[in-house]
Amino acid sequence: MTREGDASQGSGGTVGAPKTLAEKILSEHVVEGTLEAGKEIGLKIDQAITQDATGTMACLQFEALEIPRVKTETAVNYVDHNTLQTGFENADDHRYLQSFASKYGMFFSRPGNGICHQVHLERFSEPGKTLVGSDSHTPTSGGMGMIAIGVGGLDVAVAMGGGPLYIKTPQIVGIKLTGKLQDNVSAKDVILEVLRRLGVKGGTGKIFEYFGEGVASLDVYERATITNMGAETGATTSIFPTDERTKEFLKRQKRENAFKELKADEDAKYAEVIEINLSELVPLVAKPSSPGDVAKVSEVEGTPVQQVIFGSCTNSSLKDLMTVAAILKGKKIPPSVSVALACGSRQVAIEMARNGALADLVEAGVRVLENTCGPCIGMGQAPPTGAVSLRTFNRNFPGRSGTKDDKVYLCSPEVAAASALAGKITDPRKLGEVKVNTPGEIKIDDSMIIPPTEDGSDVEIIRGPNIAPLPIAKPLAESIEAKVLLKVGDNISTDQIMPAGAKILPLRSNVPKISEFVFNAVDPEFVKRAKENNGGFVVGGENYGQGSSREHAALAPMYLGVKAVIVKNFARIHKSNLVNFGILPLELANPKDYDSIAQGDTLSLPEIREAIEKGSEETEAVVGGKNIKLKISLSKREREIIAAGGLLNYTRSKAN
Ligand code: MIC
Ligand code: SF4
Repeated sequence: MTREGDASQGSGGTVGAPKTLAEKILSEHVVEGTLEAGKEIGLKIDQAITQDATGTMACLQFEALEIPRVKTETAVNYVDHNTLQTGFENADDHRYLQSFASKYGMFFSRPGNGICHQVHLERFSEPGKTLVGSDSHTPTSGGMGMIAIGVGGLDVAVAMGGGPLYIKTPQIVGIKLTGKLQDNVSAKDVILEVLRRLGVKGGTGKIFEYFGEGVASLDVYERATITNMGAETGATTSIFPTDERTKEFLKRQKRENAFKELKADEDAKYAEVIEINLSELVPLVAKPSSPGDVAKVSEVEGTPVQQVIFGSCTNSSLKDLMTVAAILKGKKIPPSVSVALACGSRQVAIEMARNGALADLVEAGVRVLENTCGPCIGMGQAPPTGAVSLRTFNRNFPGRSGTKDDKVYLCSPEVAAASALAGKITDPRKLGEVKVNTPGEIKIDDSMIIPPTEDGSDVEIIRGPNIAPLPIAKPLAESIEAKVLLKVGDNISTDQIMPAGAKILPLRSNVPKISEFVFNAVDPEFVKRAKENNGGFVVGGENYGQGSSREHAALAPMYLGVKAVIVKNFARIHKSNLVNFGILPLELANPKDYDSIAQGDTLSLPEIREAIEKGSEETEAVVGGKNIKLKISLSKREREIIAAGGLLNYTRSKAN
């Protein structure tokens, strides 16, 4: 079997050539372009998902496209992020989303039914299909052999309208799994190992395809943990083959008909192969405040913890939480630690309640939360000042928990459970064998998923006062001269650009209001400066815009007049969101020029429109009396979108 590096990889379109699994699914869905790494392709999308925090925008955008009905095979509108309801805003949004789903042909997963990725994996994911979602962890369904990609809400709206999803063809990197995990080392440690080796931008422009004999030792839940958190490497997506374990999973979900056996051809070539011997893995943690800052548990063992939380779309499956229950059963949480848990879905919660595991957890002293994202997005459970919080989540960007200067560690359910009991970071291998009894048969109850109406023409959309009209960008000017409003460093996350949390998330449907919080924790004066100067530029370092898919991190700066973002390089989803909202994403041709730009400088981009329209790959900026070169890495289509002032303007002008 030939597996090793072939730099010329991209033969997905060549008839008869052996293919990787990703190439097989991509080539069945390509409707524009050819599969050549780095080149833009248009993909037919089979399934689409939105969630409430990004969904109101996606739905408003769908309405603006004036398409009468959703055209994907399946589309699901989930409510899972914005469920605290401290005022009327979230509840109004939910009502809008429910009426939208009914009118336009989406399933509606009601608040309390679970986290979108977990529910989608259980109830909708299908091997071999394509899925887009307005959430960066959409690749969770890659654990079921799907090409599942996280994008901005506007891209989902277009896909729901039957349009292709445009992406740069990723390189397909193989991750070969050998061996078998030791007791109390789990799937989270596999993806933390990937992050330890590759860091938070090591996956940019890549699809990670898992293969090898180690795959069979992982069930679908475990595979989904790995593909979910692959998002933290910046990868376009991650995928596992399907097999008996997938069939078993689908059978338990009473969806056996969806099963298809899928794997790479024997001689398929990967651009690169990374080998991970599961038997050699040890428990790992990501230290504050980056998912890429990975260390062995042994290096931080003994660190006192004040908070432990189980849940999030990475680790809230029945298997994960039954494992936690088995570890905590009959024990008590010490008074120095606050422990909370959120099940990933109502299905998980029902099973745990029926088999007594939930009672074991409550008896141990666990605070049970509703089946939502909750603390993962700063919706409650902010840790105390200076405290260490250990979470089974996938992100720990600064301040995301809701506490400034927080110290959040990310780890497996096993590490979190052992540490909760000990009050300090603890290696779970010390627990010895943990017997987990996941129920053989599970009850399927989809009563909190409302199917779309056959004909939605009579359904009235209900809008509350929180839903403000969509701001639309202006077409690109001939030239731009403006102030550098802010200069930031490397790895700025969208959580830093457009914070979330219980206070700000309810404003997601109201761009004028939410824009008051842009860069709030980075520089509280930013908004004032942007307004005083009538907009301007943002300058940044590497991997700018990593993390979430929230298009508000582009939409709100656009509303404040940000014209271009000039950085060393971008994270994929954020760059697309900037294009979609008419903000120029420019990269420094020479990264050293980063030092020649200072906050407050006046920067000009003479003849920028011509450069964009002509297809120039470089343009010059004049700043501080110096000329610097900027790369324009945009496809023809993206240039047209920027020139038109964003995707909505572009789509409308095409339709006309
Ligand atoms: C996240 O985990 O950061 C979120 C909240 O799920 C985001 C979406 C959002 O900001 O609404 C994501 O992952 O895309
Ligand atoms: Fe929700 Fe957290 Fe998953 Fe985002 S990462 S979808 S906030 S659980």
